Amino acid sequence: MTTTEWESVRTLLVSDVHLGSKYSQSAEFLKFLRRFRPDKLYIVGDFIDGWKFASGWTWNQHCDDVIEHLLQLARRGTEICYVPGNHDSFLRNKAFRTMLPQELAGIQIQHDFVHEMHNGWRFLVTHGDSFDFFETKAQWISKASSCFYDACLSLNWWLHRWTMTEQHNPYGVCRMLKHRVKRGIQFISDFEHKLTDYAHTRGCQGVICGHIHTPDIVYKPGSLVYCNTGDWMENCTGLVEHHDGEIRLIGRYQDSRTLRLPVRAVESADGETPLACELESEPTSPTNAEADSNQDRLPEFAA
Ligand SMILES: [Mn+2]
Repeated sequence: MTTTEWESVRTLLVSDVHLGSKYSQSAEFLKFLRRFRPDKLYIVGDFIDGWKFASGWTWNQHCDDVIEHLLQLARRGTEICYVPGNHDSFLRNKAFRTMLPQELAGIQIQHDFVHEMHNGWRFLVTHGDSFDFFETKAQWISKASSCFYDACLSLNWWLHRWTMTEQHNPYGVCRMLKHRVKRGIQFISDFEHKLTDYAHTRGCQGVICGHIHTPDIVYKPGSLVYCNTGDWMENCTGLVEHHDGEIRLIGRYQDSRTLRLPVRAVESADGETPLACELESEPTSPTNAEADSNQDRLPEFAA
């Protein structure tokens, strides 16, 4: 691939690739990665699906190519920051990290990072599972729902094989189902608000997370910016910060959404964030239209 095919961007953020799960769309993820040359890359958790180590581990050539591409990016100067999630929580273990191969030594691994955008806005980057009621207080529900989720993805894949073309998301029906389920438990799990509240205590004006496989950019005047990078099982989305500070949520199967935040001057005494910003979406797809018409973009079962 020639350099002209790459787009140089300031930051690229991706999460929930779930390499090792047979439902990971690793080939699509690789295509997405190859589109960009970021100064900084954040892997926001659940990159590797360690829950599949015991059974169902599926590792193909695309997975190898993804790892090789990441190492290549690192060699070319991309700074890589890795936030472990609940499916790759083994990386939270310091002793385990010391056993990693030398090639991975340059990758910074932390529970969270504070990322300062080009325009001065500070975003807390964390996976999000520690703010998920089911993950922290009732992990058995989380694990059970993960099995249900796999069954749903499998059924969806077969449906897709019979009825759809390559342009359609093989896991689109599953995504629709999840949108229904999430409404039922939105009062139980107030993931989004917990995350933004916590980011505020860390002196940030926004949060970027993954975990719930629901890509989104939410900004309401007076509150913090919430960005969810989505996943590479169902939605195939990633978040990009361009060199001019524009933030874009880019999807393989859906329209992109853009957030333009103003340059952040010196913080006011009360710590309030400036109100003037622009959130633009192209509400042509059902997903975006649905997202725009609801304020219930809260998590469904743990992913
Ligand atoms: Mn997760």
